[in-house]
Amino acid sequence: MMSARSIKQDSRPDGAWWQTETAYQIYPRSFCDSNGDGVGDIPGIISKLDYLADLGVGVVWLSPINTSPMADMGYDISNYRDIAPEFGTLADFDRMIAEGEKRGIRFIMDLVVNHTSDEHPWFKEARASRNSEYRDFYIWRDPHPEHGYPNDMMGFFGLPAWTFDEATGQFYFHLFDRRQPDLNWDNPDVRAAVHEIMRFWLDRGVAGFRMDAIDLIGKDPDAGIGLDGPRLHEFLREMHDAALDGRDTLTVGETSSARVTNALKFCGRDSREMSMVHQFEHTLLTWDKDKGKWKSRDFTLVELKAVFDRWQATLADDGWNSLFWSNHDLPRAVSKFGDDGEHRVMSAKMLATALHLMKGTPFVFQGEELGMTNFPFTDMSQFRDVEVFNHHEIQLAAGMSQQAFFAVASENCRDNARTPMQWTDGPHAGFSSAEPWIPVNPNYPQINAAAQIGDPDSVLAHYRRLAGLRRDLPVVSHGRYAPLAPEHPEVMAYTRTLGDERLTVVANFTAQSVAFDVPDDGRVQGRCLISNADARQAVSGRIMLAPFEAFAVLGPIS
Ligand code: ISL
Ligand code: CA
Repeated sequence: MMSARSIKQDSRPDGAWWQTETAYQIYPRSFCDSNGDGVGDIPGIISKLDYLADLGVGVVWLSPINTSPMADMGYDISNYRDIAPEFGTLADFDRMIAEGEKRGIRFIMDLVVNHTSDEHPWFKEARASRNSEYRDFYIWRDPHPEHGYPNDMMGFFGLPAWTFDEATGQFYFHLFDRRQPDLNWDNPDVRAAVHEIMRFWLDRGVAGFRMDAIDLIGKDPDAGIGLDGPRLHEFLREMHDAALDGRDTLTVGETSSARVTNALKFCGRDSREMSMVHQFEHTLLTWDKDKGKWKSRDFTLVELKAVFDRWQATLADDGWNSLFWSNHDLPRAVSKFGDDGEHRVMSAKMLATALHLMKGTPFVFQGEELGMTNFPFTDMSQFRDVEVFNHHEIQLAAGMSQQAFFAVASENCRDNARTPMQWTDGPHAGFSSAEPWIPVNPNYPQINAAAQIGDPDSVLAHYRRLAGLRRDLPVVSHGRYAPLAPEHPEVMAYTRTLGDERLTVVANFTAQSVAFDVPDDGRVQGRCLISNADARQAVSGRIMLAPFEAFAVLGPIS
């Protein structure tokens, strides 16, 4: 039973409910700690549902909450049908779903099934003997007679993708940490077990899944193929038909391999796979092609706009975009794409305006709505992420200096996103009554939710307005997107049109005042829907934009 508000939205003929909603990602470990152990938990989430409802959030993506030894902070699951004790119990979970429903908030879970934890009973059984009935749930290969490793495949955390298991004399395959053995998706019993897990949570009231690293499941390790493997789409369709068909779900694939050339295979109307993908082309622009996040790359606004433009164009009439600047694996949006110093508030609002008025479902990562920033790391002891530790060894062995590694890790590492949510200016930012598992950003006395709730000029209020526009205005949810001045080096501008209405969005991505000559097809006179500076009613001719100014004007097409 959904709330009255949620039901009302389904009035749009082609309208899936998630097309008018703003999604919010919670990283449970860092969101709100209810019992003073320094770790966020489900009762903490429940205590903040009013905050989320007030923000206008319609769906929450929960990073993993299942039982886990936390080698990769929950992305290593040892029991798919229970909750990690530090996060709570199944009863807490049920209460969270019910309390969400009262407020029109649905939940989607993280489905982490490319791999399990090495402490999952399946893996424990599998490694006990070559004859174990679970041996074939994982991928085992004999040592290569000359090289040892079965082949030279590397995983994403910088390690060889194979680890030797002394007891049974074979290597097992893992695309992430060695404590995250990959499931053998070629085994139909593995796939059936995953489908059952999905139905278990859907029956318990979740509205769908964010599917972790899902473009890896069709892998062919012997051919050296991880991403976008030969059986990927076959397995996704099978999963859809077995677990999702006939249910009104939101499913989002985390697909770092998605490009406009294959996007519709995942999320096209007739794909029978998933609702949308998280694609990473805009975030990959910020890293070096070879060294990845361990070397930042200077990118231009023209390149960035080109990414958005081609995704908007490709999914204009079929499929659906997801829109995000940040998540638990990425640095803070305002630090990466804006200015986290002098222009923090303006640039945070600018980034939100530019992204949320595109066509698609926006995903806000916790704290982004406050303009939270990267952490000012001063010491290696402040890092918590296994990825940092693995790469520390690897990059230094490859010749990087300690200083250079520290600098780039500070800028790009995943811990930037994982510092505690800043609720108040009180002890531990109001996240916990005890020392949190990871240090709080020292800027919490200035940047916190309590300071912004009730302030109409806050970043928080700006996000709330954007979520409201998406719910209220069909031109925001469904209008046709067209880029304006794609070659302009400093300004992102586009229109959205529906019927005889035009919405023009203009955003200055720089810390300078900029002149913008409005192309004729962007001219509009009407009402200002949102702005981080003075309201404008007309967009035409040459306009002068303040540093990081962004606004949107809606009017009739003239
Ligand atoms: O493929 C990549 C780069 O080309 C990676 O970005 C990869 O897709 C990504 O790291 C997968 O992330 C997800 O799965 C990981 C987990 O550590 C991350 O937190 C999660 O978001 C393993 O479960
Ligand atoms: Ca706790």
